[in-house]
Amino acid sequence: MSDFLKLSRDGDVAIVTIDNPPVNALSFHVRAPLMQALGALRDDASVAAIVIACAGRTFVAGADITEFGKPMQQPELRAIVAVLEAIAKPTVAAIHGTALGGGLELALGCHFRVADVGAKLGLPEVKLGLLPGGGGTARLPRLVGALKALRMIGSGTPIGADEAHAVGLVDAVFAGDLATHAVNFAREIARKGGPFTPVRDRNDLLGETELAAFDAEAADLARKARGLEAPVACAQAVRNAVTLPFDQALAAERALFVKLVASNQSRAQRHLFFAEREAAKLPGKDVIKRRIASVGVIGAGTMGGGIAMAFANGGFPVILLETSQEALRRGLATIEKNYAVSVTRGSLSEDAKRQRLAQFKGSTDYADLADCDLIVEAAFEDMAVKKEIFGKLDAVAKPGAILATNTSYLDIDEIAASTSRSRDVLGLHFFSPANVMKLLEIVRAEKTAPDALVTSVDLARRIGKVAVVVGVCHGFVGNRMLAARGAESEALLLEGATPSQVDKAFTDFGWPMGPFQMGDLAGLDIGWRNRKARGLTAAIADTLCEQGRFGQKTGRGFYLYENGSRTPVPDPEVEALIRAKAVEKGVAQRAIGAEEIIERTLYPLVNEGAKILEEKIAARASDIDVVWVNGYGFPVGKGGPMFWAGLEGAARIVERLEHWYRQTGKDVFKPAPLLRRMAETGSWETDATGG
Ligand code: T1G
Repeated sequence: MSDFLKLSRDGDVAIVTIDNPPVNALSFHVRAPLMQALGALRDDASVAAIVIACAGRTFVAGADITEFGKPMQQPELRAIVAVLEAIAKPTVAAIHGTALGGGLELALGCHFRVADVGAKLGLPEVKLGLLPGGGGTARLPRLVGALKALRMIGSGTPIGADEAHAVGLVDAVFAGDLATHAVNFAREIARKGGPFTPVRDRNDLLGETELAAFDAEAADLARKARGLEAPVACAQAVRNAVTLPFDQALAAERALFVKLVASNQSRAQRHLFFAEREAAKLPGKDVIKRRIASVGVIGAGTMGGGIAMAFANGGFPVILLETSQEALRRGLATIEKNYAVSVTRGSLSEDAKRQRLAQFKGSTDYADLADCDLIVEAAFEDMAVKKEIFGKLDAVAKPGAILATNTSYLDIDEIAASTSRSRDVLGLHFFSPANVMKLLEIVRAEKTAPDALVTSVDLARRIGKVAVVVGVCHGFVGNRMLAARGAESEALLLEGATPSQVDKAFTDFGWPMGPFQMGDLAGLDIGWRNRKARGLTAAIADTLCEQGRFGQKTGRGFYLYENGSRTPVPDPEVEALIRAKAVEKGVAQRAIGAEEIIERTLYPLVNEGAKILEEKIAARASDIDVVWVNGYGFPVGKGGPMFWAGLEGAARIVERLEHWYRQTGKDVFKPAPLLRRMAETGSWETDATGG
């Protein structure tokens, strides 16, 4: 048959085994032999039943995403499923690992699906800016009902085998040798005899659809989509399954898919899918990872506690070290409260909470860290404090332990120099809340050993983080670019834009919230402390802090938060303060539109990213996109700042930056040479060889 598809027989049961590592994607070189095999088996009278299975670690994990954006070679998945579904003899999909996207759609073309107890099944296309394009939106509702299908397809979240069995997506769940179970299942089904109803002809569940409830959930999905088209299309396609005849629903799905696959939003989200995986690739394949089995965290404050939780959640025992029993008690109490909230919300079981809390051991004695394989310092953001801590670690940590700092800004080379083991020192910059935010900036100091880096990248994956390796500079990649994005914040206010207008320009762009609302959420006092430490001022933000207006935590910041509400309410007092400051500074106020706000905030963001690439602080432009989408909420439908620059047009960005540079003389507007190069070449590659 083919290197990617094997045929075998177990008596009168034929087994089709797809073998296309690493995830059995339905690439063209799988689809062609698969179509041939199904036709042959359909017509082979000696075959009583057909099992479709996969070799390797998983059932088909989807269409081959690398094929999108190119002419699709025939046969397409849809045609294969149609042939499969028309086969009269019983067909059984044997699912292990993850049956995702086109993989689950292939399985939906079978009469039956059996799954390994550890299998997961889902239609995650929405995360790629797509919708299931192989009939999933028309078939899944026929097995699990329209509402469950809407939730699965609209979220893209897979379900486990037991849940799949409970909702009718799979017909049996097996532990152990799935292939044998599947063949026996198929033989038994064939022995009992048909008719075998294809999924497309199962309409009972659709008749029970409460369209009002469905439409209410679809409306909620659209609201949360924040301008993304795919979730809305998913809901429409599932609704079509209920209201249209099957073939019309299928045609409507196809039309929606063709539109989405060509959209910038889907191109952006597919870019991010591969960008996240590229970011985890480091030079030096043969580097051996260090063994990390136990973790120490220094500091049980907001960051330290969150970091400790991130490792405990990943199954690591954690020693949490503080300077006093009282500080330790407070930190552990906060951790326990956080887990309790998750239990209340239903996202964590009581048992899991107990298991995670059992991972923690508190201490105030550095000697207790002696056996840790990794120690993460999350103490006060002060160089002297960090140097003292690393000096102590140098004395107690075992040889080969990785010593990491969670600093957001400070020079890690300087911290490393305070130890005798610079090779073991690097940055693990988590984002608050550290147990929630996906991004982990792994900061490569000058002398960090390659194996320490490789170990840290693998560790990020083990605790469910998205890792990006960055270089040492003030603020590394994310925070350095954040400073550029915010450089004009005060000027925009003084010149006449209200905090609400600036924030609305951001949320209209697709951000979850704008910079002023974000400042109120994080606490304006944090920026205030940083500015004072660096001798900087911000007339409006400093004044708000001097008035004790730190944001949500004090009920007032740039906005009002009435009675503990988290909803920002514009505050006339703040707007009066801004006008007074403008008068004081002789700044004429005027109406400022959203386009100007974006030009004076997001164009400098892109420009700083170009400088970061020139300085090799980030290895790839796509790494910067991964940082901003996973650490700061850059809209996935725009692919991150550097991908978006391509959509926006780098030449336009250069032209507008030059305009604002002439107006303000500020460096954030001086176009970086690489940005100019990008405008000419369309590429972010930093050297002529494009290496
Ligand atoms: N196509 C092409 N390459 C893929 C791929 C795919 N669908 N899935 C994974 N890879 C590559 C990946 O880039 C990496 O490559 C390697 O496989 C290992 O992946 C018509 C339109 C299955 C849960 O969205 O979620 O079907 O870096 O590092 O962590 O309706 O891969 O080694 O060179 O992620 O063990 C829908 C996407 C597609 C699932 C495994 N399916 N994949 O995770 O390994 S659209 C998806 C995943 C579709 C139809 C529609 C995960 C995984 P490299 P990995 P992992």
